[in-house]
Amino acid sequence: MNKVLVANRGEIALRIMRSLKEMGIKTVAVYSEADRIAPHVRFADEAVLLGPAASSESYLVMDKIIEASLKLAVDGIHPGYGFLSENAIFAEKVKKAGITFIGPSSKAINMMGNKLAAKAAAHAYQVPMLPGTPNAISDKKEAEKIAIEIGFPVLIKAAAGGGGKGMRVVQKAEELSEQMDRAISEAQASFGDGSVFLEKYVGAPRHIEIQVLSDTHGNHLYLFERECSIQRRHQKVVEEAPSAILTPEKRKEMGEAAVRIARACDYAGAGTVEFLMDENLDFFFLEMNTRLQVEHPVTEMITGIDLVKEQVKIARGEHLSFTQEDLKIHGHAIELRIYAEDPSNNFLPDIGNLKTYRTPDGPGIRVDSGYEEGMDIPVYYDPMIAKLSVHSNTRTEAIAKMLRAIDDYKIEGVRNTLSFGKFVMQHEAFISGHFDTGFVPKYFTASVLEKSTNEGAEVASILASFLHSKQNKKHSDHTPLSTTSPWIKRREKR
Ligand code: MV4
Repeated sequence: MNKVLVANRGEIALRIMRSLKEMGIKTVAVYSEADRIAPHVRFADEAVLLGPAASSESYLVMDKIIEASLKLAVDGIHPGYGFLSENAIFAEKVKKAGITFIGPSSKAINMMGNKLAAKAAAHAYQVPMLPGTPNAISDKKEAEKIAIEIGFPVLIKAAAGGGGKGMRVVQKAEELSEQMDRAISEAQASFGDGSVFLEKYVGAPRHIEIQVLSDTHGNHLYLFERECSIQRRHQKVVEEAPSAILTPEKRKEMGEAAVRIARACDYAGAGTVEFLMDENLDFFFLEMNTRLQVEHPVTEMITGIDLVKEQVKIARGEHLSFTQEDLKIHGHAIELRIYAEDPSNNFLPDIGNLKTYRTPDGPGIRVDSGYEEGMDIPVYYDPMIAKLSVHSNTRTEAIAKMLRAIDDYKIEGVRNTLSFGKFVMQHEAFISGHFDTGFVPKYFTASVLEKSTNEGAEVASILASFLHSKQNKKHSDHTPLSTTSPWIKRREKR
């Protein structure tokens, strides 16, 4: 593979091209009229203008991207995340054009793109999942019968859905019919597929996902978990690896379940298997994402593996060069997504000029950013400005490093979520490890933000008291503070 086109923009395009360059591979950027001066365009060896700013006229136009690839004699296309990354038709078109798609087969993308097909595969491979309907359901009487069997509350999900779109919680039988009508029309409108199914609803779960790597020779490995429970409206904000609550046994169990999912769809490449975890630490398969994820840096930090380089090697047909036994967790990593959104005003997206933009530095700090000082944040794309990731020996040290890095990050001109990240890092529930997907609605209001923003001294004091109490209790560093947490009760010493 001599030349690769990166069909993406921003921080991820840049991050992918950096690894390609280190592998001695020439890079081709694509860009829209809004991204003429973007760093990913300057970094690439060659760059192709796709069209106007709107994604539908640029980053999503398959034929333009393939045409550019053929013209520039590209060997491979890396789709990044978002845009065309999980589009089976694109993967197929790339292959038909005689170009290597750096990602899984269109067959695997298709299977995992349908939640029911994914669940059927998981079921066949003995992966735990929540009780529910194995097929799409439209008959109300039948649905009610099954819902009663499962027990309320139940959740209606769209088969073609993902990321929380088209989900509806049903508390009692009387509400089922109306909610089904709504879910079906919502699914039809959003995905062009009105198939829905029922699942037992888990209240306040954790979201824990497993990174997998699979080569084209039937070898599958897991690169441990990422804890992604700190979300707001299905948008992840803080991710960490490892999770504060997994035992080595549970980690192995989840990792092996994830590998079975990869095997079930004959996966090749980097993928992520998502699980819900309840308060008993029981886990259930949710879905598989067939792309490189935004939060992949935390896995890279704790494993020392460059996931993009592995994707390229797999696409070249190479065997994985390490085994499961070779993989070890080194320390603790946390990622904070910095969005151009105003946390004091209901996360209203902000645009404008990055008048001041200075990133933090030092050992164990990684910034994946697609912007530079003086650039405009455009309205057309995802509002994420950058990802700030830190790596330290222990979770407590990683939190302290993140707080220092947040303080050293200087952004002026565009409202952003740095202060919100600081709020999370300083919150007792986060520090103790006692949190779930309800963290943001439960604890966050704009008024608590002002407090954490103004009281810089609090950082040191919270951490100091945390460390102090642990020393006195002779806890290991990984043992969270609170003893009242159901998450913590079952936690074993690592
Ligand atoms: C669930 C659930 C509770 N019970 N399924 C949301 C995104 C989609 N991938 C699946 N999601 C959920 N599925 C059952 N049976 C709760 C969620 C959920 C959630 C999941 C992961 C991370 C954050 C979440 C926030 C709200 C709801």
